[in-house]
Amino acid sequence: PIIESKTVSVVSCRFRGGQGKTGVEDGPVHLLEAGLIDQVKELGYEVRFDGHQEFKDIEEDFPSEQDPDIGRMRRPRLVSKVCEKVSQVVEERARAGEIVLTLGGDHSLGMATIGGTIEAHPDLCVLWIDAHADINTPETTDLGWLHGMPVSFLLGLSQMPEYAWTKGRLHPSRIAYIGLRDIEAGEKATLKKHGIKAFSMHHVDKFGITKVVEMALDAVNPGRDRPIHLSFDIDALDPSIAPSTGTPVRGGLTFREGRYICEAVAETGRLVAMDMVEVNPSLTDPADPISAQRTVATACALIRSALGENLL
Ligand code: 6HN
Ligand code: MN
Ligand code: MN
Ligand code: MN
Repeated sequence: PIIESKTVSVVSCRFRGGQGKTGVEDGPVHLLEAGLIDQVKELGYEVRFDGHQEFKDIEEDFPSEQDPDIGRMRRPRLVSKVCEKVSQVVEERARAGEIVLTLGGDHSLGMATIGGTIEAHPDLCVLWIDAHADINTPETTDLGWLHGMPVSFLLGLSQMPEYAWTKGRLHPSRIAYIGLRDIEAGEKATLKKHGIKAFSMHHVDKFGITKVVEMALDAVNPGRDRPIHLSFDIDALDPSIAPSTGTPVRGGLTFREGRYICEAVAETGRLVAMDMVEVNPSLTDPADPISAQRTVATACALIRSALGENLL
């Protein structure tokens, strides 16, 4: 592989507390059942996987009745505790020089994974591939689910005692989005205010994916020397390709556009961490009997691309 590290560390997070739908905790199980680990080995990596992350203690400590809403935020303590734990695991593996591949679970995990990676790689930059900006704050959120807010914690825009462990270390100039098409007014204002590079599907149509990825990398990683964290929400892709996800939005990336983004990251040789989140095999399109298989296969293909498959 062209990537420096020879070890991919799989951090499986069967967590759904950052959103309201059952089934996203099964995403990792389905990805592993599809043979993800062998696929990664096939690319020439060592794979470290020592079982799913355990959240049972935390879930028992914070049943819903002991985790009342804070303002609009739902399950705030559960999400914080789980993410704090995942963050420590990711940090430890990133410090060991491994490429950390986190399987979600919902995208609230992004505050954990990037929060952990940036401790090991302080000059980190982030590509956030998503239909959504996930940058709501406890003030701007409508539904209150944490999977719509992780970026605000990473940037230090959201702070509260329950989230004291989040350090807000990511500078707004070090994150770029691709694939956006469902952004709330409050989120748009935040993106503008902090000058965050965001490429919507409009930009993908207008400039083409090659140019968009180049512009995104130029913004966050002009010398292509910074380590890259690729946070991939499967709902960035069009629902025809990745139907099994909790918040699908029409008009998304094609299969090739998704893979191209990952390949371009692989090409830099600077990938240090990747998240594959929001795969929910229980949400199926009745008109598409293989929705879940299609979604899982797509997620595996994206991961392989980011690890250098198809780069000669
Ligand atoms: N995701 N903007 C909406 C919210 O609830 O804040 C949707 C968030 C979706 C989050 O897909 O990771
Ligand atoms: Mn299942
Ligand atoms: Mn997301
Ligand atoms: Mn999303």
